[in-house]
Amino acid sequence: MKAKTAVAKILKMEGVEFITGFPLNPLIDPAAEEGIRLIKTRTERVAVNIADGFTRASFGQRTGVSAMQSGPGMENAFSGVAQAFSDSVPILVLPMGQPRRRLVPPNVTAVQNYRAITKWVDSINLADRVPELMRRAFSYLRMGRPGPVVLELPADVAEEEFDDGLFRYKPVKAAKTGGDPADVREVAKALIAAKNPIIRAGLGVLYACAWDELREFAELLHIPVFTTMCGKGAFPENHPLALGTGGRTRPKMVMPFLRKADVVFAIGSSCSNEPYTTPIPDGKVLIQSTVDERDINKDYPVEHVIMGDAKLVLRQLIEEVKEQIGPKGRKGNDAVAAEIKALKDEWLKDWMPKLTSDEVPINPYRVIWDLMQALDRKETIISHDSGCPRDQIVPFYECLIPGGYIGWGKSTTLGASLGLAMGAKLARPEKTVVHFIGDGAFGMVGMDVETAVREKIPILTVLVNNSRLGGYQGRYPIASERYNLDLLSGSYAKVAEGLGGYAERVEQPGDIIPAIQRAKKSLAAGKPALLEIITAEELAFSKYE
Ligand SMILES: Cc1ncc(C[n+]2csc(CCOP(=O)(O)OP(=O)(O)O)c2C)c(N)n1
Ligand SMILES: [Mg+2]
Repeated sequence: MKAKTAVAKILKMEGVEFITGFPLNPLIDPAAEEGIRLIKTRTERVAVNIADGFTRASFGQRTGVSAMQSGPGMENAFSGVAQAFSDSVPILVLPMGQPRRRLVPPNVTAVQNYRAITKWVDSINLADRVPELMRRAFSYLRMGRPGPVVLELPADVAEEEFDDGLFRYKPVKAAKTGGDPADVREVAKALIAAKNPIIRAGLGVLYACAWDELREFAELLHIPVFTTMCGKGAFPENHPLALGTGGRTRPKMVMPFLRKADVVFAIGSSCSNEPYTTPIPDGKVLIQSTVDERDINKDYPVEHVIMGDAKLVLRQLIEEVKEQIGPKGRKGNDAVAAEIKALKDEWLKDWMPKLTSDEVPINPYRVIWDLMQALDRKETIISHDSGCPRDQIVPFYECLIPGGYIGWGKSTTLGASLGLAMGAKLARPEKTVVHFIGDGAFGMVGMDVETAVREKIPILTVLVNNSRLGGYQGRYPIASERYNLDLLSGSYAKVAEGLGGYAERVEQPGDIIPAIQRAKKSLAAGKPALLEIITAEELAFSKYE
């Protein structure tokens, strides 16, 4: 059997549904022979973003796979893999490699260059090692801290034969671990004794499919919950205990509760202190539960730790709390919920003029508000792009279902949302999948609308066109004035139409909802849609320090 055939057979055995990429790669025909769908994108990083979105929308349970050419193909995939690494997304990337004799400079190899942005990277150096290396790859993808795995297939090894008798492979079964019962007892005690506890829920809750347990636990002790941007959706944002998403921007409810908290319980969260997650103020007792010891005592000192899968740990905590204070927990105390509601009403009142603004050019907050009215949020998956669109939508889009929002961006590569949305649609074709993107971001990946059209992946692109890099003028006022460095131009509805999508340009606020309705009809007919909404630059953000 040839090495490339063995890899394709293993992908099939592991349940891989499709491979994204831009030709060439030795796996293309062997995979097609196995009945694995091949999806060609216009650039490799979008291919990787699709794999990422597919995996995120499957809560890490299904593996997105991407394959590309050696040299430029593998180099072009870099930002997609970096993105998956920063957000801990378990995707498999299989670049073709240079032939073994040429795995030397000046040729760029994956093993040397992807080391810092992968959970594991290796090269298949001998054909008969395919089963061993693929077994390792899937083990790392399915267990422990999620992250991208890169396995390079050198062009000559791909064609090398090995004895069929050596092809022995069994799909990898994932295993997980719960918390140490002594740690669980200690943490339950600390949370019961806390005066003003707060929960910070991260992406780990979504990967563990632990949203029911999170809700039960929060209700049991009446603890308010905020999620990280990546964890958005782990807790229903219309729940009386929901504070919303603590990103760089956040609803008015997050900070007052976080400031007065004596104990912060971070579940399924790396507790990274980075610009897109609300920082934990000094002086809190921090309890952290994660699957990776490298998260502990990283950016914040941690008082109590429970290592383990979020679902198993939360189930243990629920049982332990019931054991310590009785099966009813702290039900009946409505003070916290009342305080959240008062702040939320105040917050929405503060923002209603922008959310329902009739200004022309349109205010981007009006677009977000109208999207919420026009979409059935229980049947929608939405994602943002970086820049102002992210900071505007993260606090205001009230996510009602787990997986209803793909929040991303510890690395914030402009344009990633297009591929993420396509991947999410592939994972969950029954959902309406939308991404909210600026004109600058669209410029980086827009040609891949053609991929969505050709591959019949009907997503809705909501492009807020303010003809500039929002907020950048103030960062380089001299260059902006002399060389217009902050400005952009373009008619993106025409681009999308030219690429075969349904497209409309919207200039009046009253036209937003009807345009969304028409776009949804196009999606139902299998055709991607793009709404180019001409907006003002809006630099007011929901921050509330
Ligand atoms: C690949 C990449 N390069 C640079 C940046 C830095 N960056 C973040 S937002 C932004 C401007 C985005 O403009 P646009 O997409 O038009 O959105 P707007 O803020 O104008 O709504 C830039 C340059 C980035 N995130 N990614
Ligand atoms: Mg812009």
